[in-house]
Amino acid sequence: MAKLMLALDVLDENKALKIIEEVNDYIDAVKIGYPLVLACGLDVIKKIKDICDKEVIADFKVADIPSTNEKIAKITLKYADGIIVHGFVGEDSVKAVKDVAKNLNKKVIMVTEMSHPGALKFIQPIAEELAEMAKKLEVDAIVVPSTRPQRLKRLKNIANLPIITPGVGAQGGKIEDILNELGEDDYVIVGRAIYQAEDPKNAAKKFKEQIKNI
Ligand code: O7E
Repeated sequence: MAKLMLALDVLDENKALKIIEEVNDYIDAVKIGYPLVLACGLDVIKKIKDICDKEVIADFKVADIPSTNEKIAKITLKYADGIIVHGFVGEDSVKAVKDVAKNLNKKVIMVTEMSHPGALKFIQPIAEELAEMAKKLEVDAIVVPSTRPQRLKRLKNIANLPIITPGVGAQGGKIEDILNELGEDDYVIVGRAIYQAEDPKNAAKKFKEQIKNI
């Protein structure tokens, strides 16, 4: 069975922690990003882990020169179990993060193609090369769009790595369209369709049940 990762892009710590409590039984991991960390600080990761004891991935889409990437990774991975990086900045920049993560036994996840319409112009044309690079660098997983199931399949086949896939729910992606491609090491990311739902617990439960039907 694939796993469910909650994208917790809320701006209020109390709300974030309340949602975690509510959905805890149905999620396998939590993705936090700039919205929550800029609003509350990196300490929120510890607070989330105290409640749910699940993997917390920092989605900072790190995209800088190697020495700066290294500094960002060192601070982030003191708290988080993994960090998301951009690949388009080049092998050396990704490798800098990978080296930090390896020492700390943490994960590096690399973006190949993004899920939004704007990704078609600049990132889709290089996404297959990025997937090849991810394979070569042996990152832990790649990010692929569930808004484009054929692209998800193609990039997964090239990289031959676990996938983390956003776009289900608010962005129009459907779990049933990607189910055939998902394996037990893969994660489906869902954000607004859970945390903005009237009943987040029930929404998370439904996504989890859909994923179980593989
Ligand atoms: O659309 P939602 O609310 O379900 O949230 C999706 C989350 O995935 C949100 O945090 C967004 O920043 C992230 N995301 C995408 O939506 N598309 C991408 O291409 C990449 C990401 C992302 O998280 O990248 C790292 C996994």
